[in-house]
Amino acid sequence: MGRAQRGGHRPVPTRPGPARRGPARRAAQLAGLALLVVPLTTGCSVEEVLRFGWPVGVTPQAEAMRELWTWSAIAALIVGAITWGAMFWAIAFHRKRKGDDTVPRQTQYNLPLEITFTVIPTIIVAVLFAFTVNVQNYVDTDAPEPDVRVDVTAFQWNWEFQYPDVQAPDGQPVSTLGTSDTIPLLVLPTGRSIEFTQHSNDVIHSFFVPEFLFKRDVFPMPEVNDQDNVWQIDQIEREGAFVGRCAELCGAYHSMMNFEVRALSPELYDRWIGLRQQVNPATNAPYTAGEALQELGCGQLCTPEAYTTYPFTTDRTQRSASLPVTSGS
Ligand SMILES: [Cu+2]
Repeated sequence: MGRAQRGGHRPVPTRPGPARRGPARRAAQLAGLALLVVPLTTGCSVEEVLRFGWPVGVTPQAEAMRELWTWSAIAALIVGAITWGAMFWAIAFHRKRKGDDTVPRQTQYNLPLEITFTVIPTIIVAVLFAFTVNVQNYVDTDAPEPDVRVDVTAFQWNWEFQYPDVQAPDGQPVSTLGTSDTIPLLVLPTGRSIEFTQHSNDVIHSFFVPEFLFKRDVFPMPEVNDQDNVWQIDQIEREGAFVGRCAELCGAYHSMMNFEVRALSPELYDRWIGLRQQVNPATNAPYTAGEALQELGCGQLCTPEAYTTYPFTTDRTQRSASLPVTSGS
């Protein structure tokens, strides 16, 4: 198209070379400057920029998905830059000029070009597909002997976390049940593989911990619904408290279905799970998740109540937002 315009029947007056390149160079300089200014002015590190908005993951699975995301975004940006470059180059240097009515050379039935423009996107999609399948297979792999197993039960509108391999004093599996007043704490060890088995008592929910960079729908009757309700993580890489949410609109109080993952060192976790198998002398009842944490006394990490989220008010006539319990009352 470009050559046709320049070499058309009527000579088109052209400006000298350096002046013609001016706008393109200025645009490139501006784009480069913007790329520099954004991270510098927002205080973002290179690593933060390369996460393209994703949270910092705490599992090897999360890191694998983050890398896939980063490289996919970089590939998209490269393709984007080439496409935008070609567009702006055509817009800037091959626009219709005053007094020039020449129709540019038409190339819409150029077979080699058509094949090239079909083959290139096919290769891009195939490469993205291959990397995606690779990461997905890794994330979906379940090792035969996980170190810790947790049964996750979702219901309208809270969670119950059971440890099927650990018995409470009443002979039942150790269990943590969330209520309207208590955010359930899912206490887990760092450095050990964990298997989650999910069930719903009613509608479809979704188990989502942003720091795992992973969510899985929680189905009622997963066997009947042909759903894979078991998934694993190789380990949680660092101690901490991570908010968990329901990520599937499941009814009126969906937004209140928060929980908190409390990742403790293996030693602390072993002590915690040991306490949960005992009766708390202060209450004469088995230790709750919060009481056992308090007994460990490891500072903020052993806070008996969730501190990444807080219970929401269930009073639907209230017209103001819920506030954290500590600052509200
Ligand atoms: Cu839900």
